[in-house]
Amino acid sequence: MKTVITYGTYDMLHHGHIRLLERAKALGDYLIVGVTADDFDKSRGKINVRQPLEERTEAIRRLGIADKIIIEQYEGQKIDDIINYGVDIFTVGSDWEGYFDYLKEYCDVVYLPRTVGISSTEIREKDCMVELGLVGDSGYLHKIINESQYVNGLKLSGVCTKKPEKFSGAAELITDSFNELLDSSNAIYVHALPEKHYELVKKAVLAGKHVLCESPIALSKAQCGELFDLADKNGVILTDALRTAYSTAYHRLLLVIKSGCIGDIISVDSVCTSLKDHTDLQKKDLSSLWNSITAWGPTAMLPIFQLLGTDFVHKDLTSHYIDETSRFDIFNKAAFYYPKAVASMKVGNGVKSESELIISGTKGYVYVPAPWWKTDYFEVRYENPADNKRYFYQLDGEGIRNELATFVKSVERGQNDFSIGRNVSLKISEVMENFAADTDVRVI
Ligand code: C2G
Repeated sequence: MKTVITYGTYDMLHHGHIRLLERAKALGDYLIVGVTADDFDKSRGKINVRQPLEERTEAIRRLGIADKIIIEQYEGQKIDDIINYGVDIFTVGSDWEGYFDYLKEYCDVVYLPRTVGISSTEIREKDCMVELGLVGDSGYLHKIINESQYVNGLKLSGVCTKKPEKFSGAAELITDSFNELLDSSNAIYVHALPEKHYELVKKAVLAGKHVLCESPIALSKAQCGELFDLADKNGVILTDALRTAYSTAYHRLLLVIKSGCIGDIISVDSVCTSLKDHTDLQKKDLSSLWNSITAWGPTAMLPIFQLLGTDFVHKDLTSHYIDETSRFDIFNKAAFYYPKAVASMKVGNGVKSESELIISGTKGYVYVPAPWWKTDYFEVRYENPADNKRYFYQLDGEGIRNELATFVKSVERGQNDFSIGRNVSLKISEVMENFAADTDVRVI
């Protein structure tokens, strides 16, 4: 019996895949098909896969061509499989010509001509085109522009900005008219100053546009809740753009901790800081800048609220301003008190500290090194270092492309993504409201 093996993602199964499988089967008597696991695809940069593993595996099974279906989960697994299953021939499409020659040491390698004119990417692009308009003046938008090219089904419709000189050539439409941007888009990314978020998001939602908005979505809980309700009523997606939440490593971090590996969580200590030149800050029109609580507060609070919940019983906050008159905060330190846990947050936009994340538990703790919000690596540490575990998950583009790909999938499915629960977005807006209302803030 001649055993053949082949592998693929098989997203949105199409006749190019099927023809490959039929020819693979014809090479021998027994065909094994390896379907790539979701995390394995993400780790090799395939962030646009629409169907989960079970759907893709079921589609292959229903074809009735494969004699056995296995899951490809890690780099190098092909060698293990070829040895373990006594494979005679490895085959794959000619788009991989030469890439798998290293397998010739273990079995025959056959590259079959790829079927021209069809691909999962084309199908994804056809099924859903999000025409995303960007709003804001920050250089950060260039990261969004750059990362959008890696996301299937997404194209930039334009930029609405007061600083057109910063974005010349970045998109066909550069305008200072939000209405013009709305007319050219079916979705809006809001990175304007936090005090502008509410009015921009409301206008976009009422115009029937999907919205991805930098956190805080609004500067009060009531406004944030109103925007979510309006989005639901208008049948559009409203998502909190906290890119950390969409990184594989951060998501797995939450799962590992919630699995109980460090016992009960007693403390979460989250630090997010960046250094701005003070003289530069004093010279600049401060009203055009994000203060530390809005620039970093949402990110710092994300793991606190996702691990301990949003029902803290007390909060105290200490702030440091660039000067007494402006009350522009460049540093905040907060403590959130829960019935059986405590959390601390340090945020600085003009004060620098070690920007790490530490989650302390009754059996051990999790350490995420700085800059923890661009999570691709974390450690679970115990009393005996020999028991420590290390986790690494490839993160391309700081998590922005993952965030954009998740948004596009939400739009296509018409279902909100809850990587960030609405309760978290609402609580973040509430903290901003209290901060602005100056309740329980101590000034240093
Ligand atoms: N294929 C093809 N013709 C197409 C599209 C795909 O012959 N028009 C082939 C690919 O060459 C591959 C298989 O169908 O052999 C599955 O394609 P994908 O689902 O895109 O999988 P891919 O990312 O190519 O993964 O370890 C990775 C695998 O070896 C291949």
